[in-house]
Amino acid sequence: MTTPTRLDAYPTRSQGGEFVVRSHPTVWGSGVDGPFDDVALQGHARRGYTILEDFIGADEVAQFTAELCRLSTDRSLRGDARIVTEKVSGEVRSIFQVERLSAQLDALARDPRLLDRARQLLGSEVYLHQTRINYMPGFKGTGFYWHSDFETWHAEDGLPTPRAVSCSIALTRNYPFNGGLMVMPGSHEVFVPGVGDTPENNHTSSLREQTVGVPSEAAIASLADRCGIDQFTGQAGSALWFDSNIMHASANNITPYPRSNIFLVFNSVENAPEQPYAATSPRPAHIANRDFTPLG
Ligand code: 6CS
Ligand code: FE
Repeated sequence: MTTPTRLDAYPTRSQGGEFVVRSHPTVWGSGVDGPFDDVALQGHARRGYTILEDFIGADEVAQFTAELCRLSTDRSLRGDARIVTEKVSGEVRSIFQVERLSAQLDALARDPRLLDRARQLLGSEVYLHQTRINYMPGFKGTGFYWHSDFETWHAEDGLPTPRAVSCSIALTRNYPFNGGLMVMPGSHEVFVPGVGDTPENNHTSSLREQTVGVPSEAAIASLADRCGIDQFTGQAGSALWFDSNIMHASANNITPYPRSNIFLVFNSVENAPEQPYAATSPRPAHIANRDFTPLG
């Protein structure tokens, strides 16, 4: 008896080929369901992202920055799989599953300012698929090549649809020149298959430098011509809400000014991961949460 092949609306990597037009909504809720009004929701659906200035206060920025310093200097965490270091400098590049390492960041993920918006955008109860702090240190912070987060979360974590949204909160000033996140507005409407086959334990290298699952240069050029490139810049405390499938990247940071952001990834409880769509085994829980209990 052959195993029934599962429908894959977004074939990628060895299963993939041409661009696929997104067949799922970007915004699932409406203006009456939360803090975003209908105009804001229409803008988010069109661009694939929303920037909110002064999303958290200066006191919270100071509090979370202190947590960020504590976690990056905690010797007991060195060697922990949740700490990803820079390939060359060895400095901390990212720390994953921060809600388990910091009660304050756990509380932030449950704050109504975040939960109400995530539930509204995704039209359901939500849970954290992934959290991380990207440090992007001064002088030696390396960037992130063009990619769609959903391409990885579909291929390697098994998320069936792009019904997930990230909130990136700036803890330092995000300038155009210190590795600020670049996004292609509207690119979330197209699923770009990644190139290559997923090696075993790909995450042990991809979180330092992603080479598998990234789009071809031709695909990036075509999307950039069609969508243009915007950039998330802003004061510490501002937030970027961006759709899981928007094409984004950040350049290296050779300035003295770190670009440290918290990333909280909310997934709909209706979009819980199944088996990976283009990998032999799921990634570990600190990168792809397997506890789908709705956040409260
Ligand atoms: O593989 C991932 O889940 C991570 N990689 C990137 C480049 N962005 C999203 C996510 O943190
Ligand atoms: Fe990303």
